[in-house]
Amino acid sequence: MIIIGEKINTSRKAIRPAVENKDTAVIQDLAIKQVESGAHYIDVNCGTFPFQEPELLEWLVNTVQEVVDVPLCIDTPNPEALERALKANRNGKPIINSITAEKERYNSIFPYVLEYNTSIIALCMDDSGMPETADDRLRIAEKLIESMTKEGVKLEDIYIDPLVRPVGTGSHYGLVALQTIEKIMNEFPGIHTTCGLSNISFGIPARKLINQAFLVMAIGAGLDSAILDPMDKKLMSFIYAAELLRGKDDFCMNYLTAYREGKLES
Ligand code: THG
Repeated sequence: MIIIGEKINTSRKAIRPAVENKDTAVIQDLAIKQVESGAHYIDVNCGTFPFQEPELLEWLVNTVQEVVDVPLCIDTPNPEALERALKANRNGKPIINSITAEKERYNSIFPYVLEYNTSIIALCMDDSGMPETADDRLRIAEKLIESMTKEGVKLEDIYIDPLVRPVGTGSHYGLVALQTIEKIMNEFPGIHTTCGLSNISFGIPARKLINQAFLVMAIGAGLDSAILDPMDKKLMSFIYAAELLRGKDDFCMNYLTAYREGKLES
């Protein structure tokens, strides 16, 4: 499972003032703790500051890479912010988060994937909006995969995001995301799927419980990456258990190693 740490995001109450005041210590502490907890990438998002986003995203990239070596997941639809972040990047091949099949967004973001040789998260939406059914999402994914691979992007650099919408706003949204993951993983061996896990639980109580249950189900459907809170030890424990049960952990090696290292909370 490729873990993308979600915590450096100005939509979070603790992060907004830290970015606004350029509080290096708060950001660096979260970067270090997420990596220590098992994050393979650090997501950086300051989208709640649309007018200062280019400057603040560049600052986030520089601040994070002063203290950790893992690559970044650059979370912005703003091409100017993206370019500043990519220019500042020193931590190896980043993931651009994200592109969609919306014409304008695709055309403004895709050139950076080629120019900077990055990985890319592609959301299953287009100019007609967020599709309701798994089949409609699959069709958009097919279109995105075809146009990007035609330009030379490798399947292993593409992360399809089925779009996880809060179950509180429609009780079918969990199932739709799960079905989309399964269809994509079956149709395109070698591709990745990822999602914003915590989206599933917006607006309902005991969110962690919902996130944990959904992650197990999504791993069952074939999900192999997620943007999540790596500092949730129970959640991380469920990843080891679910991957073992899904047949992705030969001889239980990863599970047993995690157990020995005290990483499992049972
Ligand atoms: N897909 C992709 N990228 C994404 C998302 C996605 N990036 C942003 C988001 N969705 C994933 N990141 C988060 C980060 C935090 C939370 C949810 C998703 C979160 N925050 C709590 C809240 O807002 O209630 C924390 C509250 C707080 O700390 O103040 O749940 O879907 N590709």
